[in-house]
Amino acid sequence: MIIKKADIYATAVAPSQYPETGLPEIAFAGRSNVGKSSLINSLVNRKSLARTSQTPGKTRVINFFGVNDEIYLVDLPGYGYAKVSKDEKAKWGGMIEAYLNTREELKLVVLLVDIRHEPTKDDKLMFDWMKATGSQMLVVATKADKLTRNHRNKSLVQIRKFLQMTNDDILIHFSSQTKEGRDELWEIIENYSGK
Ligand SMILES: Nc1nc2c(ncn2[C@@H]2O[C@H](COP(=O)(O)OP(=O)(O)OP(=O)(O)O)[C@@H](O)[C@H]2O)c(=O)[nH]1
Ligand SMILES: [Mg+2]
Repeated sequence: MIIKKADIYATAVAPSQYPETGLPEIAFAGRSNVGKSSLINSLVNRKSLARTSQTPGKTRVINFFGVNDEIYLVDLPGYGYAKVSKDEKAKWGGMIEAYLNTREELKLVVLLVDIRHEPTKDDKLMFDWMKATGSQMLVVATKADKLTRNHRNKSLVQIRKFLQMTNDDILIHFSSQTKEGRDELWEIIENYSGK
């Protein structure tokens, strides 16, 4: 995808605030701090379109980023961040669920997991839930630059095993620092969005 234009199009905390575009959307889900916002910035070649932070819990709303007036990349709040209150967790959970459950424009969910760690229980829940709902989904292992090639491959095998992925399930690695995986991810996104 040649990025001609990328900007924030809408911000929402409830379905009534979702934009009426009718254009395909790709959503990015994963635990807090896994690198969702950084990955979106890499995809659109911008340093800080989506706000990132070393402190987990940065993205607390649903952000819709428009690319070339063709497609929307949707940054979801992270889950599993221990330091937020129970109420807030429930609120974010509800926000994520409402979006994933109801959004007709949604063509593909990209589930991010950290390549350095075993997926969390929340990751597994999310993966199983999306499988059960029949969502089109792909798993991306983030922060690949933090591991050597050898470790990386071992890690990918572990992630597949832990999430009980089948041969048909796609898992790719990605680094927002080196941009490794970017072209492959765009290719998949374009396929699913019919672009
Ligand atoms: N080395 C390295 N660091 C990364 C990479 N991706 C993200 N980070 C760092 O990880 C931290 C969290 O990144 P974010 O993109 O804000 O994570 P997020 O998933 O959007 O987090 P929430 O908004 O809290 O859900 C930041 O300090 C990033 O610089 C990567 O590919 N490599
Ligand atoms: Mg974020």
